[in-house]
Amino acid sequence: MSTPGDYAAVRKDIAALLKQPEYDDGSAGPVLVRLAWHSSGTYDHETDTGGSNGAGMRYETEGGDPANAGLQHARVFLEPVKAKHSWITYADLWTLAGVVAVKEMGGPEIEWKAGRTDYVDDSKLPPRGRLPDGAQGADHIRFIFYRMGFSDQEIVALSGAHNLGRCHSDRSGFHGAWVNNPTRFSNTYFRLMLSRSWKEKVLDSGVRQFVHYDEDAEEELMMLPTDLALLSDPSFRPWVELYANDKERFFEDFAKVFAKLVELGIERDEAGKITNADNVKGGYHS
Ligand code: ZEM
Repeated sequence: MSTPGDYAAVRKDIAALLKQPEYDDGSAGPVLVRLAWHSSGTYDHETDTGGSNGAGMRYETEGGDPANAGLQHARVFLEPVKAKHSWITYADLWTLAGVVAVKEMGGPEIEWKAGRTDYVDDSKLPPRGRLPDGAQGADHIRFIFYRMGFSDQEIVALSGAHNLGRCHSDRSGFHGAWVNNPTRFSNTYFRLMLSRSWKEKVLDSGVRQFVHYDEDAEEELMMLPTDLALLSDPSFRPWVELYANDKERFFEDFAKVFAKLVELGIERDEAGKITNADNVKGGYHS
């Protein structure tokens, strides 16, 4: 048990659990980043529903959404941290874990504020189907991300998270990693997207993706149809080119947009205290 509000202690324990030699590429980092993203990415601007408040993925309606397949691994990795710092809410822990993981994997420092509650407000529950489908194209991406309130530039910056981790046949049906060092945050995803020739491949499961055999990795790297839609779309593409050529700018923009992502649906007063989640049941409230 640590002192309630000692987020530095929590950060330290998250950082310490990232190394997982038996898991994937040896790191829990990528799947923790995806957990933070999927907890937040259900947000709908218009109806003010969804978002990270409430940590709805603990329950079947959201946790059992096929789009969230595999994220139980991320939640299990974090259980010892939650047990040790029981005052932190899951909603805070999951978003903070993504932020810590990005930094520890060599990415930018992302601003993060505490105060999310685990109170599930039934009127704010997102329906399934709010997260993007990798099999689709630019129109779908815009439909999903405009709903959260993101611009084309922010969509491309956020997509740079695909520098991390991999696709798992038994989770999404897609297969493989985007880059050959998927536990190191960088702009390689954008560079490879532009510099390699991606060939369509239909997997045995019938799932369609794009691949390139990478000599260095000695494996086939991949892109989702949605990834390559960033190249063929005239408004997305200039951002892909910018981020491929300017790593600093990518880091800066990614930090800003990831901070915005984990704040979706959260209203704060001037002191930073959350004002739209009064019904705090459990969890620490500063
Ligand atoms: Zn992802 N993502 N994503 N993504 N994602 C996967 C994995 C990861 C899309 C998508 O369909 C998929 C964002 C945007 C979009 C991460 C972070 C972020 C996988 C593979 C798929 C299919 C899942 C599996 O099989 O385990 C689509 C269509 C997106 C938008 C168009 C954004 C935004 C992200 C964060 C900011 C990460 C880190 C992974 C790797 C997870 C892992 O377990 O290694």
